[in-house]
Amino acid sequence: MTGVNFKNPDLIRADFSRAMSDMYRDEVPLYGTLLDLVAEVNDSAMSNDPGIAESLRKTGELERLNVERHGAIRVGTPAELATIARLFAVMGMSPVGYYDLTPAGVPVHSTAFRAVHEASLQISPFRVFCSLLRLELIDSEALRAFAKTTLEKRSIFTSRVLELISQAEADGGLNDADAEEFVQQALETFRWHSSATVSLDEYQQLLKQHRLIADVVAFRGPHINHLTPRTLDIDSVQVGMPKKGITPKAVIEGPPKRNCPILLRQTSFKALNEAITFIGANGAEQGSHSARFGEIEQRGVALTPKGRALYDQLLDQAREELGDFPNENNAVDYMAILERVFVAFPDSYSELQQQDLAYFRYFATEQGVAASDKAGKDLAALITAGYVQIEPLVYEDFLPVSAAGIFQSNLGDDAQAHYSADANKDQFEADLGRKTQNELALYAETQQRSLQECAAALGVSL
Ligand code: OOG
Ligand code: NI
Repeated sequence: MTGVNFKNPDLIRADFSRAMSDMYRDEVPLYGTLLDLVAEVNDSAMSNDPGIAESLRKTGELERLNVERHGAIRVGTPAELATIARLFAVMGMSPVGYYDLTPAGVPVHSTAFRAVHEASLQISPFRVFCSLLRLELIDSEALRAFAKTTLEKRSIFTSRVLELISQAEADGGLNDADAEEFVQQALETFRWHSSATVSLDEYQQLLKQHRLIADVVAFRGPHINHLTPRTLDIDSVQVGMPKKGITPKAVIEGPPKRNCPILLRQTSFKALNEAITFIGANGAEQGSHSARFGEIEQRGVALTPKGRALYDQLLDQAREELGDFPNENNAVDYMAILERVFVAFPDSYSELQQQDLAYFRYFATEQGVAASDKAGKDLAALITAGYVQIEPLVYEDFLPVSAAGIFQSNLGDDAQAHYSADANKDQFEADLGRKTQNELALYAETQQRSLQECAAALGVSL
């Protein structure tokens, strides 16, 4: 069979992302409010600085800006994780990166499912941060056994989506009609359920162990817990949120405000408290659960290993100086420390490029194509001559320290559990049924492809 009649996985992902956003907007009206605010702020950021729009147009990001979002789910068993990986593969999403959250007191490890090629990312940058609960970290043996049997009883996928996944794997793709059905069926896995699979008492015991354990074990499926739009100006969104009746967390995670944004800055608002029906020996019992929250992010340039090492070092330094986790009481101090410490991080694209701190895409200029004195010039000379223009390559991934801050602010203060750092990438990949890709290698490849295209357009070798 040939692939001519198969729907492009990038388009399946685009459809799925849209369907998920519509479902979430129905389920969580505040998400719609947030989308409106982000759209307003993005419009004014672009009209205040036409250079931003121009640069986004050049890299193809302008079109993806409005569809850009990430979500997050938490699964309970290795088998669920492995099937999720197969489900995302149908939409052209691969696991990228490994994140150990145990140092933050969260008993999970995670990866991000996303497209890996720049052409695919441009069509749909939709990504999902996916965490696997680590039951082995529950210290009560009885509770661990209860969680395990409860999870083993559930099936988080519709039988039809399982068939369609197998069909896509066997045939190499899905036709338009099957792809459409796949999107609808896949959506079911991520839907919110207002009834639990356990009793209120069991739920409370799980909750006592860790709010996240209750969130995973007590429900029929891994409801999407947030969907995050991308803004061009997170500081304005943070200021604008209270005016729309949304209370953001005290501190924006990630680097401070800069001229040239790096990596990822994120802020969120607290999880909603939602009514839940629990099963009971004498009929249903009413209670509540909070899991779903809102988040926004601003993405900047991806850093090279050298740039990332500097980022990690400066972030550590700022936190050491603060002497505590950033929180409501020390937020102002923390932001001041962060800004001061990050002065050490060069803040112009040319310095970031020259010092090999960040990844870029390279474009031949018209002047460069027309020039007759290119031969023998190296990249730096071509840039200086105005023959090559650089554009920042956007960071597509997540940050473990930021993710920890997001988890913590949304799990509530009763969730400050302690686990010793316990990264176990090999086990995670065994459970996943495949290897995670190294994000730095992916950025380096994209940069290299752009250099080659640029060299070809100029007729030089780089
Ligand atoms: C995931 C939290 C991490 C991010 O943007 O860093 C995350 C979760 O709460 O399940 O989404
Ligand atoms: Ni998130």
